[in-house]
Amino acid sequence: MLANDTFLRALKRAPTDYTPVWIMRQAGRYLPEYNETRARAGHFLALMKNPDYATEVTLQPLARFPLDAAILFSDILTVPDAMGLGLTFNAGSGPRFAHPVRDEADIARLKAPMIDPALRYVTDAIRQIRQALSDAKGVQRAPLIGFSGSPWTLACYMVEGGRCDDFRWIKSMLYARPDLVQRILDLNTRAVADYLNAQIDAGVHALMIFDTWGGVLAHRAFQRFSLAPIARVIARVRASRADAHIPIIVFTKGGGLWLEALAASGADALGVDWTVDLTAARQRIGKQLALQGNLDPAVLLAPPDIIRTEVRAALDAYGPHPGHIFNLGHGILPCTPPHHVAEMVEEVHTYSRALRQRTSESDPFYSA
Ligand code: 1CP
Repeated sequence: MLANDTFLRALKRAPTDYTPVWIMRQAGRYLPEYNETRARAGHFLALMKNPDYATEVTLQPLARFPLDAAILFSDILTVPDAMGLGLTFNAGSGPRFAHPVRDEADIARLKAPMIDPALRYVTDAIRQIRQALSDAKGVQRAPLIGFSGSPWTLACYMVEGGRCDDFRWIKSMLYARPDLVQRILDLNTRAVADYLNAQIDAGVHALMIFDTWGGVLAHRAFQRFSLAPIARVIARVRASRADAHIPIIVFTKGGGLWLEALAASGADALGVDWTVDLTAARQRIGKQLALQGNLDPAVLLAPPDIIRTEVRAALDAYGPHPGHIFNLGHGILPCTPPHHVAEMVEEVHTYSRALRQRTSESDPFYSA
């Protein structure tokens, strides 16, 4: 039972009283309370791997803002970490893998992780967050989103060994030895599907696949190395958890050119970045899918009246139709003032309510 199911209704493209909103990286460095908890934990990995801390920081943004969903506090790199690649985080330089996957011998050693026990800290955190979100009668305040990286995005980190600008290792492997990249992707597809299934079993209400690096691929390469494995992950989850009907959001950063292809992946909703026009995107993907997005995160650095104008423009672009989930086009910037987030959330809720009231349900535009 959920006190607020607006987000889940929007994912099903059912009518809602207002447009639901949550924020990518909503529990993160722009919040002083997050930085405080991270300092207590010692470092990012200690924070993420401890279900008590993970629960605490997952709830922090919901205590501040009336957000319509919580997202599990974790990271996409949990999966390659569980494969034994030796993940560390250095302040400033981001994630590093001690054992990147660079050749055939490295690939031969790779194994899909046993979710239990390797990733039990994630499923434990999900169960604990669900408890913390519910009142004495078991009514949940808001739905909980689980997530994974896409097989391709995980492969980028596994082969490059960390953050990178030019993707030189994985792209040279992709063109010279596509069979090797395909082997990594096949393994990741299995691992990601198992991981998402375990998150469903632990109690998430929706799932998101972050394809952060799909947009760096050439057109043909995108279809084969990013999109096809995502579609296989979704098919596996659907086949093994058919009764659960857990909605899946696919977000390919820089994927605006490929919306029709992404819409055929089996996803229930597509996340879009700020390069996309929501009016055109809605028309292109048709009536079967919801859309999530897409304010430029940098808008939140502008004064509040500008933030409100930009929020209204995004809501107007989608229009009063069912199936919009408001979000940023990518993760919130660490330098964002928290009170600017409050302005954004408030404007999404009030303006989207007014937008629906102005548009009669009998208006053919509404049901188009
Ligand atoms: O210093 C810190 O406190 C760590 C910053 C941080 C945070 C807050 C990292 C390190 N991960 C996270 C949490 C996180 N990561 C979430 C939590 C849920 C939420 O609130 O949204 C999620 C969904 C992620 C997913 C993630 N991690 C992605 C995909 C989404 C995206 O932003 O594109 C990626 C690419 C990562 C890798 C990663 N983890 C952390 C950093 C700094 C990075 C990026 C490294 C790079 O630049 O390549």
